[in-house]
Amino acid sequence: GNEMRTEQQTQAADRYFMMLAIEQAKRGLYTTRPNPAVGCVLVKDGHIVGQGFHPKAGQGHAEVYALAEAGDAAIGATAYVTLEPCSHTGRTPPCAKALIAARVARVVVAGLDPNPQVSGRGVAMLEAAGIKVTVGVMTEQAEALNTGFLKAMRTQMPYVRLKIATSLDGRTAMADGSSKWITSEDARQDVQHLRARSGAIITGSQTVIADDPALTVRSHRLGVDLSEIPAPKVVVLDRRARLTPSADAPYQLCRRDATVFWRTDDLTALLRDLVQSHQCHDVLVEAGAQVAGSFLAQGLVDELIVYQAPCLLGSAARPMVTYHPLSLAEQLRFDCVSHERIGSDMKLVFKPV
Ligand code: AOF
Ligand code: ZN
Repeated sequence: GNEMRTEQQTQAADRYFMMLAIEQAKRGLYTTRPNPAVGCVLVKDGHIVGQGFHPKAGQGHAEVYALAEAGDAAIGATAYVTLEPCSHTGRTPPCAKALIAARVARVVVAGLDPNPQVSGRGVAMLEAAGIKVTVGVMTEQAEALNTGFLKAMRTQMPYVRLKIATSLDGRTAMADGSSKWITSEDARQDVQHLRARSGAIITGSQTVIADDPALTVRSHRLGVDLSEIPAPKVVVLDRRARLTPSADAPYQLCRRDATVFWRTDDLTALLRDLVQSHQCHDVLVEAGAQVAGSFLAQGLVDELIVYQAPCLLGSAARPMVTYHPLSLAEQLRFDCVSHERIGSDMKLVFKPV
């Protein structure tokens, strides 16, 4: 009858409130590392009675903040969570138990938590307590917030973004190395978002020697207090041991305590180690043509991000990647997944096919 909500109406409401939960989750995007960014919205009779997000590892999970805000209004409510509620005791107690204790009637989750300590047990726990669970609402949008966490939990390898700033003709510097500044200030500010999401930034010894970049997170446009953002680890690829870290090293990067020097050729081993030993799930490569070429040729890049400035630097200028396919058949091909104008430049995002 008229009182009954149709299946379609329920699905539309589910998508709407999950979208709001995703908006909550975004607030923790730069600060939750190595934990995922998660949001939760509690809804009763069509009204939001509580919402929250996970702000930082060691602090409460999204569900905990939402339940605290709702109080008794959580009884009989529907909880929208962007990730399966946890079933384990980590730094904090299990959220599935908290939802059960609060007597919510239904839980809608965007996707399962691939963390081996959870992976379906959260949902099972809720269902065993008689709570209705729906899995798979706005999954793609929710998962986009946690590409690194999800990939690392599933494969023990990080999500690797390779960032390159180029001219229209794919050049990154003049033959003498001068490159300040090819892309606009706006594009360089945008890179701060990439850094702020990354557990580690990888660069090469050549880049350190030539540019000595600070590779720090600086932007005041990130929307969060900079002191809340865990500093990305900086890894310098230094196969030939050209750099010696010390207090009076000529390079600022080498003087930083958090800098790691990687002295072997094995990039796969490095990436695996970054996950296993350092919990770096999102990795950003900001280096020169040589390093970029190595990552690409070894198929280690998940996302190629090109900031392209509207200028031509000419055929004597430096190319963006050192890569030598022997025939057209060996070309590397990508899908363009987004394009956006930033300041005077184009930001192009590609995924390998
Ligand atoms: C949730 N809600 O908001 C988040 C979850 O050490 P802990 O206690 O913080 O647990 C971290 C794990 O919990 C993390 O690896 C992931 O599996 C899950 N994250 N779960 O129910 C949340 N952030
Ligand atoms: Zn939890």
